[in-house]
Amino acid sequence: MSDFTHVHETPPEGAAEDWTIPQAWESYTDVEHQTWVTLYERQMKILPGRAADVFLKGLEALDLHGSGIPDFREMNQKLEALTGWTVVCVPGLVPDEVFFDHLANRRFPSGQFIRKPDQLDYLQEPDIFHDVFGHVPMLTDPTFADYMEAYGKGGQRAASLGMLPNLARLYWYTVEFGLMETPEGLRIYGAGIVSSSTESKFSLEDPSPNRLGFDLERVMRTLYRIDDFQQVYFVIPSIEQLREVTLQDFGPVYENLKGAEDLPIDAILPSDKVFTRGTQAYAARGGRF
Ligand code: HBI
Ligand code: FE
Repeated sequence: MSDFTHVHETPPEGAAEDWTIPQAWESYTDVEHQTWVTLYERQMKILPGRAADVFLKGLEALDLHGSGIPDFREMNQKLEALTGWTVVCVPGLVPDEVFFDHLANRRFPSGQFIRKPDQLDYLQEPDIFHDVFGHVPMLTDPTFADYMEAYGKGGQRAASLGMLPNLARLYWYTVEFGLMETPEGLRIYGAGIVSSSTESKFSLEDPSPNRLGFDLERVMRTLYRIDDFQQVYFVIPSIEQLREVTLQDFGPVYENLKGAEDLPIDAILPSDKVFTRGTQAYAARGGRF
């Protein structure tokens, strides 16, 4: 998530220096657990055949079955044994440097709260369903786990170089809204998609959006929207490739980007590998579902 205005730059009451708060799992109400179950069951009807195997396997490995909001004490034992990652609770969006510091140390910050029953389809702030159901299964994959740590470290550096807007686009178009090429066809691995019943279908099946091959510099130049379905999705060949691309030194990449214009959200370049040339009909009719 990105481009939100952070009102607080110091941790709120009750939060630690690093902005973490206790999950207080015992304090979730029956209604809140039921919201998790509803969202979980809805996604599990949609995701087989759409989500990447690595995501579905991660869900299983963590035992994130649909019986209620996961207790992080149990989930973290399994996750830490697999890749050394843990999940910590935060009150909501945290400042960039706090976010990157957690990632760089293999801690994924998750919202503690869950959306209200009348917000099942859309909310802008990341809640525990988006953060845990959407993000944490991918962290069971050792290659993706390395990528996320590298991103956290890269964030600290990008911030000091004034390149954060560019790096945030990498996160957006991979971790949040990424697609993957597989022998069976395109599959979803981005957390913003797998946690959304509508975008799970839209991202793969709607004729509107462009679907283009992932290219690091290209992605870092591409604008994005935070308030509606994406107009472009980028397709990685494999997680291994994504990791390799991001383990290189971004210094020269940033040098190139300084002379380059930002690209409109619906641009298709001659150099793009085009999986789908979208009609953009959804955006043209005003969007928002
Ligand atoms: N905080 N809790 C939380 N979750 C995010 O995804 C997040 C954040 N703070 C900053 C941030 N994302 C982004 O601005 C960075 O990816 C650039
Ligand atoms: Fe997210």
